[in-house]
Amino acid sequence: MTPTPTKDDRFSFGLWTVGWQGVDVFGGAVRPRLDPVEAVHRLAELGAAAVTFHDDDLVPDDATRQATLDRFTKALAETGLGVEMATTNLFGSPVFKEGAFTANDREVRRYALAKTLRNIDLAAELGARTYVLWGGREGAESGAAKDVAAALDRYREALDLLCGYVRDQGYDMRFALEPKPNEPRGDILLPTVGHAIAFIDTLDEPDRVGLNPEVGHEEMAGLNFAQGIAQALWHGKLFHVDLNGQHGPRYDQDLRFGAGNLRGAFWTVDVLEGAGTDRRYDGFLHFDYKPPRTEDIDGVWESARACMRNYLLLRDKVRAFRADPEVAEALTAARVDQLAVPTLADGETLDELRAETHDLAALGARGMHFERLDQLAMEHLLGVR
Ligand SMILES: [Mn+2]
Repeated sequence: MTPTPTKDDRFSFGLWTVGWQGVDVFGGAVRPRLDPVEAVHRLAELGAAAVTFHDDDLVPDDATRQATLDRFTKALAETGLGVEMATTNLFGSPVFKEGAFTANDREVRRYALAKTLRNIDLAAELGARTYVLWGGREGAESGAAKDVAAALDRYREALDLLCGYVRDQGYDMRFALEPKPNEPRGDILLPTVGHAIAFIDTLDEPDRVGLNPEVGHEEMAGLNFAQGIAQALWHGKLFHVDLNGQHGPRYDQDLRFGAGNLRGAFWTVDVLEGAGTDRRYDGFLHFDYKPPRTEDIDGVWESARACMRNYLLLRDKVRAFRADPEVAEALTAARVDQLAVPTLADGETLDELRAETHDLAALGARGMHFERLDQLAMEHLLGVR
Protein backbone atom coordinates (compact mmCIF):
# COMPACT_ATOMS: atom_id res chain seq x y z
CA MET A 1 0.00 0.00 0.00
CA THR A 2 1.60 3.27 -1.11
CA PRO A 3 -0.68 6.22 -0.37
CA THR A 4 0.30 9.38 -2.20
CA PRO A 5 -0.63 12.72 -0.65
CA THR A 6 -2.57 15.18 -2.78
CA LYS A 7 -3.81 18.73 -2.21
CA ASP A 8 -7.24 17.30 -1.34
CA ASP A 9 -5.70 15.85 1.83
CA ARG A 10 -5.04 19.43 3.02
CA PHE A 11 -1.59 18.83 4.46
CA SER A 12 0.44 21.85 5.42
CA PHE A 13 3.93 22.52 6.77
CA GLY A 14 5.55 25.36 8.65
CA LEU A 15 8.43 26.91 6.72
CA TRP A 16 10.39 26.57 9.98
CA THR A 17 9.98 22.77 10.00
CA VAL A 18 11.73 21.70 6.80
CA GLY A 19 13.78 24.90 7.15
CA TRP A 20 15.13 23.96 10.59
CA GLN A 21 18.90 24.07 10.39
CA GLY A 22 19.33 21.90 13.47
CA VAL A 23 20.45 24.58 15.92
CA ASP A 24 19.78 23.27 19.42
CA VAL A 25 20.98 24.06 22.93
CA PHE A 26 24.13 21.97 22.47
CA GLY A 27 25.10 22.61 18.88
CA GLY A 28 24.95 24.86 15.86
CA ALA A 29 23.55 24.48 12.37
CA VAL A 30 23.99 21.14 10.59
CA ARG A 31 22.24 22.17 7.39
CA PRO A 32 22.43 25.28 5.21
CA ARG A 33 19.62 27.83 5.17
CA LEU A 34 16.64 26.67 3.08
CA ASP A 35 15.13 29.26 0.76
CA PRO A 36 11.35 29.51 1.45
CA VAL A 37 10.80 29.50 -2.33
CA GLU A 38 12.61 26.15 -2.58
CA ALA A 39 10.51 24.87 0.36
CA VAL A 40 7.29 25.84 -1.42
CA HIS A 41 8.31 24.05 -4.62
CA ARG A 42 9.50 20.88 -2.88
CA LEU A 43 6.45 20.65 -0.58
CA ALA A 44 4.15 21.13 -3.57
CA GLU A 45 5.90 18.27 -5.40
CA LEU A 46 5.43 16.06 -2.35
CA GLY A 47 1.67 16.73 -2.29
CA ALA A 48 1.22 19.38 0.40
CA ALA A 49 -1.59 21.92 0.02
CA ALA A 50 -0.31 24.84 2.05
CA VAL A 51 2.52 26.37 4.03
CA THR A 52 2.58 28.41 7.22
CA PHE A 53 5.17 30.82 8.59
CA HIS A 54 6.46 32.94 11.44
CA ASP A 55 7.15 36.53 10.39
CA ASP A 56 10.88 35.95 10.95
CA ASP A 57 10.98 32.73 8.85
CA LEU A 58 9.80 34.56 5.77
CA VAL A 59 10.63 38.23 6.19
CA PRO A 60 13.43 38.49 8.76
CA ASP A 61 14.44 42.02 7.77
CA ASP A 62 12.93 45.08 6.15
CA ALA A 63 15.72 45.49 3.60
CA THR A 64 14.80 42.24 1.82
CA ARG A 65 11.10 42.11 2.79
CA GLN A 66 9.48 43.19 -0.50
CA ALA A 67 11.84 41.21 -2.72
CA THR A 68 11.25 38.08 -0.63
CA LEU A 69 7.48 38.52 -0.71
CA ASP A 70 7.54 38.99 -4.49
CA ARG A 71 9.47 35.73 -4.95
CA PHE A 72 7.36 33.91 -2.37
CA THR A 73 3.97 34.90 -3.82
CA LYS A 74 5.25 33.97 -7.29
CA ALA A 75 6.18 30.50 -5.97
CA LEU A 76 2.73 30.14 -4.40
CA ALA A 77 1.07 31.09 -7.69
CA GLU A 78 3.27 28.67 -9.67
CA THR A 79 2.57 25.73 -7.36
CA GLY A 80 -1.01 26.44 -6.26
CA LEU A 81 0.04 26.20 -2.63
CA GLY A 82 -1.80 28.41 -0.15
CA VAL A 83 -0.85 30.08 3.10
CA GLU A 84 -3.38 28.76 5.60
CA MET A 85 -1.89 29.97 8.88
CA ALA A 86 0.68 32.41 10.15
CA THR A 87 2.17 33.20 13.52
CA THR A 88 4.57 35.62 15.16
CA ASN A 89 8.05 34.86 16.42
CA LEU A 90 7.68 36.23 19.95
CA PHE A 91 10.46 34.09 21.38
CA GLY A 92 13.72 34.36 19.42
CA SER A 93 14.82 37.94 20.00
CA PRO A 94 16.59 38.85 23.27
CA VAL A 95 13.80 41.38 23.97
CA PHE A 96 11.43 38.43 24.54
CA LYS A 97 13.66 36.69 27.09
CA GLU A 98 11.08 37.37 29.80
CA GLY A 99 7.93 36.99 27.72
CA ALA A 100 5.99 38.94 25.11
CA PHE A 101 2.29 39.64 25.83
CA THR A 102 2.90 38.87 29.52
CA ALA A 103 6.41 40.30 29.95
CA ASN A 104 6.79 42.28 33.16
CA ASP A 105 8.37 45.03 31.06
CA ARG A 106 5.53 47.07 29.55
CA GLU A 107 7.65 48.28 26.63
CA VAL A 108 8.28 44.67 25.59
CA ARG A 109 4.52 43.99 25.67
CA ARG A 110 3.86 47.01 23.44
CA TYR A 111 6.52 45.91 20.94
CA ALA A 112 5.13 42.34 20.95
CA LEU A 113 1.66 43.62 20.07
CA ALA A 114 2.98 45.89 17.32
CA LYS A 115 5.06 43.03 15.83
CA THR A 116 1.99 40.77 15.86
CA LEU A 117 -0.30 43.37 14.26
CA ARG A 118 2.17 43.89 11.44
CA ASN A 119 2.31 40.17 10.68
CA ILE A 120 -1.48 39.81 10.93
CA ASP A 121 -1.71 42.31 8.06
CA LEU A 122 0.70 40.19 6.02
CA ALA A 123 -1.14 36.98 6.96
CA ALA A 124 -4.45 38.48 5.81
CA GLU A 125 -2.85 39.67 2.57
CA LEU A 126 -1.57 36.14 1.88
CA GLY A 127 -4.97 34.61 2.61
CA ALA A 128 -4.32 32.94 5.99
CA ARG A 129 -7.51 32.41 7.98
CA THR A 130 -5.89 31.10 11.15
CA TYR A 131 -3.42 33.04 13.27
CA VAL A 132 -1.58 30.97 15.86
CA LEU A 133 -0.29 32.30 19.15
CA TRP A 134 2.32 30.16 20.87
CA GLY A 135 3.52 31.80 24.06
CA GLY A 136 6.73 29.87 24.61
CA ARG A 137 8.35 32.69 26.58
CA GLU A 138 5.20 33.52 28.58
CA GLY A 139 6.05 31.97 31.91
CA ALA A 140 8.59 31.82 34.69
CA GLU A 141 11.22 29.72 36.40
CA SER A 142 10.76 31.21 39.87
CA GLY A 143 7.63 31.91 41.92
CA ALA A 144 7.78 35.57 42.89
CA ALA A 145 9.05 36.74 39.48
CA LYS A 146 5.64 36.39 37.84
CA ASP A 147 2.28 37.60 39.18
CA VAL A 148 0.23 34.94 37.38
CA ALA A 149 -3.10 36.76 37.76
CA ALA A 150 -1.67 39.99 36.36
CA ALA A 151 0.01 38.03 33.56
CA LEU A 152 -3.33 36.46 32.62
CA ASP A 153 -4.92 39.95 32.68
CA ARG A 154 -2.31 41.10 30.17
CA TYR A 155 -2.68 37.92 28.07
CA ARG A 156 -6.44 38.56 27.92
CA GLU A 157 -5.86 42.23 27.11
CA ALA A 158 -3.59 41.23 24.20
CA LEU A 159 -6.15 38.75 22.83
CA ASP A 160 -8.98 41.28 23.19
CA LEU A 161 -6.94 43.92 21.35
CA LEU A 162 -5.97 41.50 18.57
CA CYS A 163 -9.56 40.28 18.12
CA GLY A 164 -10.78 43.89 17.99
CA TYR A 165 -8.16 44.73 15.36
CA VAL A 166 -9.03 41.78 13.12
CA ARG A 167 -12.73 42.60 13.48
CA ASP A 168 -12.21 46.29 12.64
CA GLN A 169 -10.08 45.42 9.60
CA GLY A 170 -12.74 42.99 8.39
CA TYR A 171 -10.22 40.15 8.17
CA ASP A 172 -11.69 36.65 7.89
CA MET A 173 -9.35 35.34 10.56
CA ARG A 174 -9.51 33.42 13.82
CA PHE A 175 -6.88 32.97 16.51
CA ALA A 176 -5.63 29.62 17.77
CA LEU A 177 -3.74 29.36 21.07
CA GLU A 178 -1.05 26.68 21.21
CA PRO A 179 -0.58 25.25 24.70
CA LYS A 180 2.76 23.88 25.91
CA PRO A 181 3.77 22.92 29.46
CA ASN A 182 7.44 23.96 29.40
CA GLU A 183 10.39 24.71 27.09
CA PRO A 184 11.80 27.24 26.62
CA ARG A 185 10.43 28.66 29.91
CA GLY A 186 10.52 26.38 32.94
CA ASP A 187 6.78 26.74 33.41
CA ILE A 188 4.68 28.23 30.60
CA LEU A 189 1.31 29.95 31.08
CA LEU A 190 -1.69 28.18 29.47
CA PRO A 191 0.25 24.89 29.66
CA THR A 192 -2.41 22.47 28.37
CA VAL A 193 -5.50 22.26 26.18
CA GLY A 194 -7.68 22.50 29.28
CA HIS A 195 -6.02 25.64 30.67
CA ALA A 196 -6.39 27.36 27.30
CA ILE A 197 -10.06 26.44 26.86
CA ALA A 198 -10.87 27.90 30.28
CA PHE A 199 -8.93 31.09 29.46
CA ILE A 200 -10.78 31.59 26.14
CA ASP A 201 -14.08 31.78 28.01
CA THR A 202 -12.91 35.01 29.69
CA LEU A 203 -12.31 36.89 26.42
CA ASP A 204 -14.44 39.65 24.85
CA GLU A 205 -14.93 37.62 21.68
CA PRO A 206 -14.49 33.96 22.66
CA ASP A 207 -15.89 32.70 19.35
CA ARG A 208 -12.91 34.10 17.47
CA VAL A 209 -10.40 32.21 19.59
CA GLY A 210 -9.75 28.48 19.67
CA LEU A 211 -6.84 26.08 19.92
CA ASN A 212 -3.90 24.75 17.97
CA PRO A 213 -2.96 21.73 20.09
CA GLU A 214 0.34 19.98 19.34
CA VAL A 215 0.80 16.23 19.83
CA GLY A 216 4.19 16.53 21.52
CA HIS A 217 3.21 19.38 23.80
CA GLU A 218 0.38 17.46 25.45
CA GLU A 219 2.43 14.26 25.63
CA MET A 220 5.31 16.14 27.30
CA ALA A 221 2.82 16.72 30.12
CA GLY A 222 1.95 13.01 30.16
CA LEU A 223 -1.48 13.76 28.72
CA ASN A 224 -3.51 11.84 26.13
CA PHE A 225 -3.51 13.93 22.94
CA ALA A 226 -6.45 12.15 21.30
CA GLN A 227 -8.61 12.81 24.36
CA GLY A 228 -7.40 16.42 24.53
CA ILE A 229 -8.42 17.19 20.95
CA ALA A 230 -11.67 15.26 21.44
CA GLN A 231 -12.52 17.71 24.23
CA ALA A 232 -11.41 20.66 22.09
CA LEU A 233 -13.74 19.44 19.31
CA TRP A 234 -16.56 19.04 21.84
CA HIS A 235 -16.10 22.71 22.80
CA GLY A 236 -15.97 23.72 19.11
CA LYS A 237 -12.41 24.91 19.72
CA LEU A 238 -10.26 22.72 17.49
CA PHE A 239 -9.38 25.50 15.02
CA HIS A 240 -6.06 24.02 13.92
CA VAL A 241 -3.74 21.15 14.83
CA ASP A 242 0.02 20.59 15.03
CA LEU A 243 0.87 17.00 14.21
CA ASN A 244 4.23 15.52 15.17
CA GLY A 245 5.71 12.70 17.26
CA GLN A 246 6.86 12.48 20.86
CA HIS A 247 8.25 9.66 22.93
CA GLY A 248 6.80 10.26 26.38
CA PRO A 249 7.48 13.04 28.89
CA ARG A 250 10.89 14.47 28.01
CA TYR A 251 12.20 17.41 25.97
CA ASP A 252 10.12 18.54 22.99
CA GLN A 253 11.23 16.06 20.34
CA ASP A 254 9.15 17.26 17.35
CA LEU A 255 9.57 13.88 15.63
CA ARG A 256 7.85 13.26 12.31
CA PHE A 257 4.16 12.38 12.69
CA GLY A 258 3.69 8.72 13.65
CA ALA A 259 7.16 8.34 15.20
CA GLY A 260 7.32 8.02 18.99
CA ASN A 261 3.86 7.15 20.27
CA LEU A 262 2.41 5.25 17.30
CA ARG A 263 -0.67 4.00 19.14
CA GLY A 264 -1.35 7.59 20.22
CA ALA A 265 -1.07 8.64 16.57
CA PHE A 266 -3.62 5.98 15.57
CA TRP A 267 -6.16 7.33 18.06
CA THR A 268 -5.30 10.91 17.11
CA VAL A 269 -6.17 10.19 13.46
CA ASP A 270 -9.29 8.36 14.62
CA VAL A 271 -10.51 11.46 16.50
CA LEU A 272 -9.61 13.84 13.65
CA GLU A 273 -11.50 11.60 11.21
CA GLY A 274 -14.57 11.58 13.45
CA ALA A 275 -14.12 8.35 15.46
CA GLY A 276 -17.19 6.88 13.79
CA THR A 277 -19.31 10.02 14.42
CA ASP A 278 -19.97 13.22 12.46
CA ARG A 279 -17.89 15.24 14.93
CA ARG A 280 -14.78 15.44 12.76
CA TYR A 281 -12.05 18.01 12.27
CA ASP A 282 -12.28 19.81 8.93
CA GLY A 283 -9.25 22.10 9.03
CA PHE A 284 -5.74 21.75 7.64
CA LEU A 285 -3.54 18.87 8.83
CA HIS A 286 -0.49 20.84 9.83
CA PHE A 287 2.87 19.29 10.61
CA ASP A 288 5.02 21.07 13.17
CA TYR A 289 8.04 18.81 13.45
CA LYS A 290 11.80 19.03 13.18
CA PRO A 291 13.75 16.85 10.72
CA PRO A 292 16.43 15.38 13.05
CA ARG A 293 19.93 16.87 13.07
CA THR A 294 21.25 13.58 11.65
CA GLU A 295 19.64 14.32 8.27
CA ASP A 296 20.93 16.13 5.21
CA ILE A 297 18.45 17.87 2.90
CA ASP A 298 17.41 14.57 1.29
CA GLY A 299 16.52 13.31 4.77
CA VAL A 300 14.51 16.48 5.34
CA TRP A 301 12.28 15.77 2.33
CA GLU A 302 12.08 12.10 3.26
CA SER A 303 10.78 13.05 6.73
CA ALA A 304 8.27 15.55 5.31
CA ARG A 305 6.97 12.89 2.92
CA ALA A 306 6.80 10.43 5.80
CA CYS A 307 4.65 12.78 7.94
CA MET A 308 2.00 12.79 5.21
CA ARG A 309 2.34 9.09 4.38
CA ASN A 310 2.01 8.11 8.03
CA TYR A 311 -1.16 10.18 8.32
CA LEU A 312 -2.63 8.53 5.20
CA LEU A 313 -1.56 5.04 6.31
CA LEU A 314 -3.14 5.58 9.72
CA ARG A 315 -6.26 7.04 8.10
CA ASP A 316 -6.62 3.81 6.10
CA LYS A 317 -6.14 1.83 9.32
CA VAL A 318 -8.74 3.76 11.34
CA ARG A 319 -11.24 3.60 8.46
CA ALA A 320 -10.77 -0.16 8.23
CA PHE A 321 -11.11 -0.42 12.03
CA ARG A 322 -14.37 1.58 12.04
CA ALA A 323 -15.76 -0.41 9.06
CA ASP A 324 -14.92 -3.84 10.51
CA PRO A 325 -18.13 -5.73 11.45
CA GLU A 326 -16.27 -7.45 14.28
CA VAL A 327 -15.35 -4.04 15.68
CA ALA A 328 -19.00 -2.98 15.49
CA GLU A 329 -19.90 -6.06 17.48
CA ALA A 330 -17.10 -5.43 19.99
CA LEU A 331 -18.21 -1.81 20.43
CA THR A 332 -21.70 -3.00 21.28
CA ALA A 333 -20.32 -5.62 23.66
CA ALA A 334 -18.31 -2.85 25.34
CA ARG A 335 -21.58 -0.86 25.59
CA VAL A 336 -19.95 2.20 23.99
CA ASP A 337 -23.30 3.08 22.38
CA GLN A 338 -24.99 3.28 25.79
CA LEU A 339 -22.88 6.31 26.72
CA ALA A 340 -24.87 8.36 24.20
CA VAL A 341 -28.07 7.74 26.17
CA PRO A 342 -28.85 10.44 28.79
CA THR A 343 -28.58 9.10 32.33
CA LEU A 344 -31.98 10.50 33.30
CA ALA A 345 -34.72 9.87 30.73
CA ASP A 346 -36.89 12.69 29.38
CA GLY A 347 -39.64 13.48 31.89
CA GLU A 348 -38.18 11.18 34.50
CA THR A 349 -37.68 12.56 38.02
CA LEU A 350 -34.77 12.15 40.41
CA ASP A 351 -37.21 10.53 42.88
CA GLU A 352 -37.88 7.81 40.30
CA LEU A 353 -34.16 7.38 39.79
CA ARG A 354 -33.57 7.11 43.53
CA ALA A 355 -36.41 4.59 43.91
CA GLU A 356 -34.81 2.22 41.42
CA THR A 357 -33.26 -0.92 42.88
CA HIS A 358 -30.00 -2.38 41.59
CA ASP A 359 -28.47 -5.82 41.80
CA LEU A 360 -25.04 -4.48 42.75
CA ALA A 361 -23.41 -7.91 42.79
CA ALA A 362 -24.50 -8.58 39.20
CA LEU A 363 -23.65 -5.01 38.11
CA GLY A 364 -20.18 -5.24 39.64
CA ALA A 365 -19.54 -8.63 38.06
CA ARG A 366 -20.27 -7.46 34.48
CA GLY A 367 -17.18 -7.49 32.28
CA MET A 368 -16.65 -4.60 29.89
CA HIS A 369 -14.92 -6.53 27.04
CA PHE A 370 -12.54 -3.62 26.37
CA GLU A 371 -9.54 -5.89 25.85
CA ARG A 372 -11.11 -7.53 22.81
CA LEU A 373 -12.01 -4.13 21.37
CA ASP A 374 -8.52 -2.76 21.94
CA GLN A 375 -6.88 -5.86 20.50
CA LEU A 376 -8.93 -5.43 17.33
CA ALA A 377 -7.54 -1.89 17.04
CA MET A 378 -4.04 -3.24 17.69
CA GLU A 379 -4.42 -5.86 14.97
CA HIS A 380 -5.61 -3.25 12.48
CA LEU A 381 -2.61 -1.11 13.41
CA LEU A 382 -0.25 -4.09 13.07
CA GLY A 383 -1.67 -4.86 9.62
CA VAL A 384 -2.98 -8.34 10.29
CA ARG A 385 -6.65 -7.49 9.79
MN1 LIG B 1 6.92 20.96 19.58
